[in-house]
Amino acid sequence: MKKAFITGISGQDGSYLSEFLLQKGYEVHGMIRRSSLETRTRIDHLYQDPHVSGRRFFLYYGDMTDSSCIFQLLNKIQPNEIYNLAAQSHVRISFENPEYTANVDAMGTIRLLEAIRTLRLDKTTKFYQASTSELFGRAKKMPQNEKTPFCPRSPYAAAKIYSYWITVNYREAYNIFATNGILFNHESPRRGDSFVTKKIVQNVADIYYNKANTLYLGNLDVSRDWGYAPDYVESMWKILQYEKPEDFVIATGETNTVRDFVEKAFKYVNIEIEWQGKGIDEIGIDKKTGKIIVKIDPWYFRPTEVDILVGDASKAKKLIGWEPKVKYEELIKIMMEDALKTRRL
Ligand code: NAP
Ligand code: G4F
Repeated sequence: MKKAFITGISGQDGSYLSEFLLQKGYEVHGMIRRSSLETRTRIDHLYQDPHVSGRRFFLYYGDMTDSSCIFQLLNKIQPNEIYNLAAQSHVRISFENPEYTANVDAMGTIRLLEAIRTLRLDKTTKFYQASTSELFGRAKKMPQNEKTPFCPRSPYAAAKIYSYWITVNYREAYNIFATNGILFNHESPRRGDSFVTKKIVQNVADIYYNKANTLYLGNLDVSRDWGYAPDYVESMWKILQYEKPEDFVIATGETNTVRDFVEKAFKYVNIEIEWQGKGIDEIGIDKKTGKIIVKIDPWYFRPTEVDILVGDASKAKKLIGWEPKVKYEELIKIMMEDALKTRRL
């Protein structure tokens, strides 16, 4: 039975990846952080009591900032595959907490790679690094592929670029099967509440149920290549099954603005938006009732923004046979259906 070790197992991707690997027959080991409330809702359904025999899902307390615990865990588990998904993953918040973001998102990766190297797991353990389309930042080329130069635009992206290159370096220097998945934005009902897609669908549902009046947003004109998280975790596994360690862009190839996402989410509940005004004074009005339902809050602007991202995943299609199944409009439907169900209560 293959053993996988997942950092960030309690996050959006960690939870879907755990389900995927358990279904493939893996033993799944994951690192969680201690917190005063035991709120691990994304993986509660996978939890198995330690006293049950034959279990295949194991959780351990640890932190990406604590190298001794990372060494001890890898020594104990001796995994065949490591998926490094743990991160302070919010770009806006990385401007508030740049040093912490670097400690987790950059230094955390070298802690794992050094553990692989010094524990001599290099022959037996494959390593996946959760790299990101944020590396492309202010990209000069559309769409972005594995050869597009990086131009990071946030402390988050700067930390992730270190992790990208140290992964490449450990592959070249020590022959470790170390790979990067350069994933474009991927969303789902399990997305964190403060990311823009989840925030939009939850607020649209609340406005529809008369539980809220206004959705406050930042920049409406940025574009993202939004895919569906369960499709994307499959690519992580496929990257590690490929005959040699390489880096892959994973994306849908379609880009849409935040404004378009807002319009389509409201349309799902038969609300048509009319935009009026410009810049921070722009408002979105419910055409039928005349009520203001969208406003701009400059707090959500970023000191430096990534205006547009769109990925070219043709290498992944050709070499590992990966293609997205869920496209943009269906993604909105999945997320709206979930928000309408969960926010009704
Ligand atoms: P997420 O939902 O924010 O999950 C992040 C995970 O990292 C959570 O389990 C979190 O634990 C854990 N974590 C944070 N700080 C930690 C620390 N100091 N020590 C140990 N664990 C820590 O992120 P996601 O959307 O699943 O993304 C997974 C990975 O892919 C991240 O590295 C992200 O940067 C990257 N990525 C995401 C996307 C995307 O669109 N989703 C695209 C490209 C790359 P808690 O539950 O305790 O907070
Ligand atoms: O949903 P977002 O916060 O995601 P962002 O910044 O693209 O980052 C996500 O995707 C990356 C992959 O490219 C991951 F690496 C990263 O970990 C994370 O998962 O924001 C998307 C866009 C931004 O341009 C932002 O300025 O939406 C814009 N936006 C407009 N109003 C907003 C808001 N973003 C948020 N979070 N909240 C708003 O109110």
